[in-house]
Amino acid sequence: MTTDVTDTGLGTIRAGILGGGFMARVHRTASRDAGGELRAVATSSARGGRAAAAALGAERAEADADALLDASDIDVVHVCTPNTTHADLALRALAAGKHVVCEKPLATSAADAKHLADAAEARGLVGAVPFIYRYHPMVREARARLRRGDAGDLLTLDCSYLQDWMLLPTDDDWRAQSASGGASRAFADIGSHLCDLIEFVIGERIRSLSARTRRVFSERAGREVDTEDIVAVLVETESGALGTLLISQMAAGRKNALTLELHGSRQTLRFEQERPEELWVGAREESRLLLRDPATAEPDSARLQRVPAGHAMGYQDAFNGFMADVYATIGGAEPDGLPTFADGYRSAVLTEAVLDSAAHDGRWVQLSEQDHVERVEVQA
Ligand code: SOE
Repeated sequence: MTTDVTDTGLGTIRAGILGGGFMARVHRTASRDAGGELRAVATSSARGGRAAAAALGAERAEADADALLDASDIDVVHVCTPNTTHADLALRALAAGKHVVCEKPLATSAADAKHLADAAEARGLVGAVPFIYRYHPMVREARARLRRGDAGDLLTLDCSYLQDWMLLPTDDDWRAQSASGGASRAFADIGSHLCDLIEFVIGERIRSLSARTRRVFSERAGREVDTEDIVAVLVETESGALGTLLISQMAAGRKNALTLELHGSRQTLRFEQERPEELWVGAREESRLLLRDPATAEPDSARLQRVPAGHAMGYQDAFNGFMADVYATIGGAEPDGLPTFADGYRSAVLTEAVLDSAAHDGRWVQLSEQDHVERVEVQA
């Protein structure tokens, strides 16, 4: 079974993209794959917008974000701009009656993220955040097996997200400054994916955490840096499982190494984002490497498999699967596991908890069930 990527129930979805960088290209490709039509692009300058529209193959460039949000021929707005602009643009898009796909972090404060989640719900509009690693078929396979009880009770987690693109003092990016990236860099950028994936797969939440952060260089490429490079987190889940998370953008040789290792009382499940066709199933007697195969996969995994076994699927495929579900949701469907603004809010709460703990020498922070930032309680 595969997702029908074109029938949204609403006819063709007409998209507008804000931003013109790497993520805008990924969104464009996924939108097109989901049957969308890219009507317009806008960036922070009219000239940049024209260049981006040409590069992305959009019908037209708009002079600025306002013009794009005002356009009557756009159903969904993709926000692919620097982090600190997300909340404002996403809110304005919702106010203009558009569905929104907003890059993570949804907002740089939990309060703003909550406001957005509430606004999308109140207006009956789709608000989605591309936590796209949920869309690797072997992630869904792991989730289904855990739900079925194959692995037993969750005991521990050993998870990490490692990259190396900020290894050198000459490596710089708009995310390095809080003014454009928000107060957190490594955690908000990639720790957010890791925590989203953990909670999605294990089906329970992180109940408390203790975090330490490290900033290796106070300047990058001559500019002051006020965000973290590395985060180490101890977590406890609702069921009492204990875990360690390591997040770094300075791990030499690691490019996009998101690893989930979940130890149950019967089995261990290990997924590596750079080897998305595989799931390692560890056991006392016999460990196995499971390869993606729609013929034998769990239904929720099989539905995301567009090509037969042995025809490797990867990052863009996961993104395409996500966008197909976003557009189907706009059309009235209710696909399982779509990351919404509520998940973006959850992620912002975790980010604040991590920064809070790190600012207090790693003291444990409790996260309430309701998620509300005001209810994040700090232990003495
Ligand atoms: C850069 O760290 C980045 O592109 C992230 O922003 C993405 O969310 C992640 O998927 C890959 O790495």
